[in-house]
Amino acid sequence: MSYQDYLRLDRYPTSWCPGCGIGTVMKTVAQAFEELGFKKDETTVISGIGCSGRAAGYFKMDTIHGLHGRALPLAEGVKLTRPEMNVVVISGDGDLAGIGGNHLLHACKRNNNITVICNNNFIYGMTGGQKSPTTGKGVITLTSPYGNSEEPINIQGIIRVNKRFYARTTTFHLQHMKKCVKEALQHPGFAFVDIVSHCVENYGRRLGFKNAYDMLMSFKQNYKIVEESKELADNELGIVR
Ligand SMILES: Cc1ncc(C[n+]2csc(CCOP(=O)(O)OP(=O)(O)O)c2C)c(N)n1
Ligand SMILES: [Mg+2]
Repeated sequence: MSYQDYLRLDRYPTSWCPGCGIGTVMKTVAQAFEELGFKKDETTVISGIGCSGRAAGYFKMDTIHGLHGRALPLAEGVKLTRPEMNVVVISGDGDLAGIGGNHLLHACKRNNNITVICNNNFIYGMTGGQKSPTTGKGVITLTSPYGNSEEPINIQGIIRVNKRFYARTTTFHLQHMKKCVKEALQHPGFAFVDIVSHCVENYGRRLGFKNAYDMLMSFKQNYKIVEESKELADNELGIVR
């Protein structure tokens, strides 16, 4: 069994732009499935809507590509009716923390054993690059041409105030990303992996990045891995449980 056996390679090339970070996230999740020996008929991937939401359809198993913002209630429904399943959500920052934000609060509260992988590209990528809940203050986007006037939402705070598993990693830190995903998949409760991901076409280019490589190098420069933490600072990567 190889990680590729978890993917519908016949559907390639993917619909994502060249240089997109979602493929890296998808490959890492497939590798984690393989390394943990997850059976395809006991595993499902569920997404909302967005570029990140397209991930579910590339997994070679029964998956659900749901409505915008509704990945979490779908996932909880599957888990409640089929408790033996490994239930994994892969979706975007807009889907999970914007339109789906209320579901995030209640999924945290209920603590069902599901794993949420957030491809956090700080933008509504699919619809052209509007600011999302995670867009930083001052950042120029399609809908904040003079710089975002608001502070970003604190996803770690939402997860941790409910005492749930939270990990932050990036698409540059590949081994760390896999470690976070594997630990989240093995965590017996609600687990959220916040993956800082590069979107060049609809985010980075407005900020002066020329290509995906430049964005990845900025992640290398701006983030550091910490071994243990009770609360990650904005530039820190790690697992808090
Ligand atoms: C109910 C509803 N509202 C709005 C939209 C339009 N829409 C599609 S994707 C999207 C945002 C996606 O952003 P995100 O979840 O961050 O995913 P990304 O494309 O960045 O990966 C929006 C607003 C929709 N499809 N359905
Ligand atoms: Mg997004």
